[in-house]
Amino acid sequence: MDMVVKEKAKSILDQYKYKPGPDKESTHYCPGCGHGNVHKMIGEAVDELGVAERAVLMSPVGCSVFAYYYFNMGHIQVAHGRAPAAATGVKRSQPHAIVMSYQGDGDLAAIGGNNILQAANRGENMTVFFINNAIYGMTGGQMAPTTLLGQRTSTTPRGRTRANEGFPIRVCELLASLEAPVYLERVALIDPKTTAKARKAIKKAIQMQVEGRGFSLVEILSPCPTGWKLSPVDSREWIAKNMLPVFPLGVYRDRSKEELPPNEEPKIETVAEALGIETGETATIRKSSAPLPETVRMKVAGFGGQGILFLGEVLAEAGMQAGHRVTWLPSYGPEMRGGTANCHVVISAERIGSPTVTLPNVLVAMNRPSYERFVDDVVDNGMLLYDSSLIEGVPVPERLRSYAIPATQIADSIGNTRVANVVMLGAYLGITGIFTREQALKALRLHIRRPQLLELNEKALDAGMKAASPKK
Ligand SMILES: Cc1ncc(C[n+]2csc(CCOP(=O)(O)OP(=O)(O)O)c2C)c(N)n1
Repeated sequence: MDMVVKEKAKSILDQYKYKPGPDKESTHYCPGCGHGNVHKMIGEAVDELGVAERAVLMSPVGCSVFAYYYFNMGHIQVAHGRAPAAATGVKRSQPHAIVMSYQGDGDLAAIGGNNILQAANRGENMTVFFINNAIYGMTGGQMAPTTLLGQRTSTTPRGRTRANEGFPIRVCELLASLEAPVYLERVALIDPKTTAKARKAIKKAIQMQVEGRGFSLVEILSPCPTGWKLSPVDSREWIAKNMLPVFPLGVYRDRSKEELPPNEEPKIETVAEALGIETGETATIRKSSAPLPETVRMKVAGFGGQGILFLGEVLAEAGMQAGHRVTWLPSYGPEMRGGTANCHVVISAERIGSPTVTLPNVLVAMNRPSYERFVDDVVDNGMLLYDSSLIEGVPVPERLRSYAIPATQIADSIGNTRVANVVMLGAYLGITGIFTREQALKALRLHIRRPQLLELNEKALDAGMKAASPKK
């Protein structure tokens, strides 16, 4: 007699060793919650398809925020509603990865509504599991976009009304109005039959990605006994009775049998291409041509209109021209001209994990408020470059390597205050030499739209290099 052995999926951890506290056996989910069922089905499908080694699950903000305690696969915990964007980044940079976003109805259809719409519309080759429990479970049962008319929640204590809160949003139907998605199905966790269908759909949605077909989403009507104030058994009946009429089960799109579309890889432009500049050279990454003793984590700060974001961009571009790896992340304040502006630049010999710089080892401060705001964040022995024409009489910490550059004054003397930022670029180059003058000039050429300004900028660069002399 054949024996069927059922064992826990390898893609689900045997013991939840990352979970805090002594209990490493049970999950944090309430009794009767659907999240555990869906986790199990995802784990089994990943095992069966043999993709555990390259699977990356994006867990959301919501009850399943701790999904990483349970899965034995790659994992990224993302900001509320942003799983489709993060998944896009992972998939495009690592096309071999099997990327799954796992999202509640608050996460996917409220705060992340546009994220999912755009990812679906772009036809990202990813798999989305959408857990529709008609409520914000984690925060105590507020109304979600999928809350039913008449349903009582903590924010609709007399029941949702069409006049006040509008109609429930049907995500499968909405996405089915788009061209790109290849597989959309709504399933439910009601009884063994519907659960078996859910299991099949979950596997199929991952399979579609493995085959490179494009965007798939499975919506799972899932019980929330705590949020609904019902027993686990009654919750399943509640889905059948109340949710099914509003959210009919079924397949809303299935292109699993169609011939695969021709491979249209998204084209990644160089800056020059994006700006339509003819350089005659390609911006491919070469081997580093200039020394880089340590990863540069830089914050460039000043006021709007000083060309702070531009300076950051050109620094990053020059670093790239020198063959380093770089990131540039602008930080936009609510104001434009006259307000504060800052950006983060990382220049590294290694791959860069995060473009965010919270504890810089280089601060370029172009005005006093920025100096005061960021100087204490600079790590010990970090480098401080400040525009001493605008920042006077400030206490300069002994623990930093400080360079006072009268950038605005120098810029003035060569004919235009506005090139103070490029004077600072020259000063940084003069002090560190982590890229060459030619590389800085090329970066400027790539980022300056009006060629007639190039000469002035070259002058500013040279003046900055000359001015770079250590204060102490
Ligand atoms: C930016 C942001 N806004 C709001 C919150 C508060 N918050 C945490 S979970 C949640 C709703 C989760 O509901 P849902 O996505 O339906 O998942 P469930 O908890 O039901 O599984 C909200 C609004 C947050 N953490 N971050």
